[in-house]
Amino acid sequence: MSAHQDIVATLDDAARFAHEVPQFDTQGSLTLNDAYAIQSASIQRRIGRGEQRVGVKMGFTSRAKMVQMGLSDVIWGRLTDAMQIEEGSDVPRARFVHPRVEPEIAFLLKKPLSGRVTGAEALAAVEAIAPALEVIDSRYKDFKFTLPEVIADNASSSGFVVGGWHAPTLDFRNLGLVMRIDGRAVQAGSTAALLGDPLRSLVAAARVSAAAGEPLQAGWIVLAGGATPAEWIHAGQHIALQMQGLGSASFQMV
Ligand code: OOG
Ligand code: MG
Repeated sequence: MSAHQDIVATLDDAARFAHEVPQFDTQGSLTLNDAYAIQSASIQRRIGRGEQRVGVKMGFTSRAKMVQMGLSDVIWGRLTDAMQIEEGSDVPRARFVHPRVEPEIAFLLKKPLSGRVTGAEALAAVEAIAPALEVIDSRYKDFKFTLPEVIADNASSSGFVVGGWHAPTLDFRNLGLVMRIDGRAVQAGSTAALLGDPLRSLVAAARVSAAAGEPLQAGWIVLAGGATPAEWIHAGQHIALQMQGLGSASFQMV
């Protein structure tokens, strides 16, 4: 692992100071285990600076995202409190390298959820669901990367906005959604794009988190993944997600 300390520092600094870095593994010599170890170590640096772990994000859980990025394995990343953007707030463009936004659904857990669980067990651990926008911001030049590289870069996670929480009594398997930039609809889709049922993304999150020795905790947030391709965003734009039955989530880039 120590051989990768320089990569850990490079990626963490790039995220912290919002500058791009070259790809470091175009030959594909990094294993997925190495990549997750780098991710873990870079999050440890954040924790060391006082950030707190608040959950997990899932990636490439929709065909739309797999096709857009040219990768087809489900990945995951770690969320900290510093990544959360207050609903409706102003977000400085300067915080990012080359941000994109995508529509997601978020789960808030009321119980720990660990290992191989059924959909029913996962649902029983959900306190609430909400529409969410994820701001992804790959630290790699031109937003281009291999699978191990994006995993090492914490699955491009950079920011996320969660709208109002709702009890999970509503059937959320196929909720229509529209993402708007400055009022113009730029992406439309459904929560069904997420593995056929977003709950499957939560089931996967429980499995991979436990395997990493960090089981999902009560109070954590799980982002189920982008339901449509992501859109580039720029200073001055207002970004909003409307989700059937669950209201909206939005922010303003300044
Ligand atoms: C990787 C992150 C993928 C999602 O929701 O599928 C992701 C990327 O697209 O840069 O967050
Ligand atoms: Mg995402």
